[in-house]
Amino acid sequence: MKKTIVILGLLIFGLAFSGVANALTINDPVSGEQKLYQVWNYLFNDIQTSSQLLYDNHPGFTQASWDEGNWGVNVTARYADFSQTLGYQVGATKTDIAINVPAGYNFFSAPFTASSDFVWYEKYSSSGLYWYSDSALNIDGGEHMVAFLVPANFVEYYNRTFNDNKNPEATYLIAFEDGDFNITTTDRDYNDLIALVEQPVTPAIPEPATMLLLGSGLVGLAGFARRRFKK
Ligand SMILES: [Ca+2]
Ligand SMILES: [Ca+2]
Repeated sequence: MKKTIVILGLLIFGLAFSGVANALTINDPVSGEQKLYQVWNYLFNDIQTSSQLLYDNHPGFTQASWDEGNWGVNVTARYADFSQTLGYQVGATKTDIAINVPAGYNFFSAPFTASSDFVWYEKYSSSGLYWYSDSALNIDGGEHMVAFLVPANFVEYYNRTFNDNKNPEATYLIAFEDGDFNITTTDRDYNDLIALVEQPVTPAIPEPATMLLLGSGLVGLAGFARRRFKK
């Protein structure tokens, strides 16, 4: 009986511990910079009060590799706290999208088409260090990018306010932390480079009903051709 209790206790402790390990901490340190939640509020007319709450209230996540169809991605750098470069990497090949985005609010829009699935990166101009959406590529193994799926009503507000009528299939706000997690002064404010990512609507695939109609049409045509041939 005692043994069972101990095992159960260990199991519960293990579950609690793994839960903690998955949580991402986003801070709002005192500084002149716009916090991540303030940039979110500005872009989408929301009323969040902290970046950690924003992460907890919306489905924030990190994604190792991003899906790229062959129809391109539109990305708009919206905020940087210091000069930063945004890009994507396929295999070992880096492509800069927005070079030396200056501090403050921006509207640097850059559509691109990658050759296959890719990872995002940002380069902090001062340190020259690259930070990737795939934590396995980061020198400290940490999560340096978080992505938020933007709700439809917020996308609608953004399009109306910033004349950006792309009507994408999905819109994400991606936010980078440019400090090395092995250095204790890293602030984890995830406002060092913030960009809006719009994934275009995928090309339409003919519906089964259309295919059936097209198929029966072809059969009909074949029948007509056969009759003509017989004559
Ligand atoms: Ca930071
Ligand atoms: Ca910062």
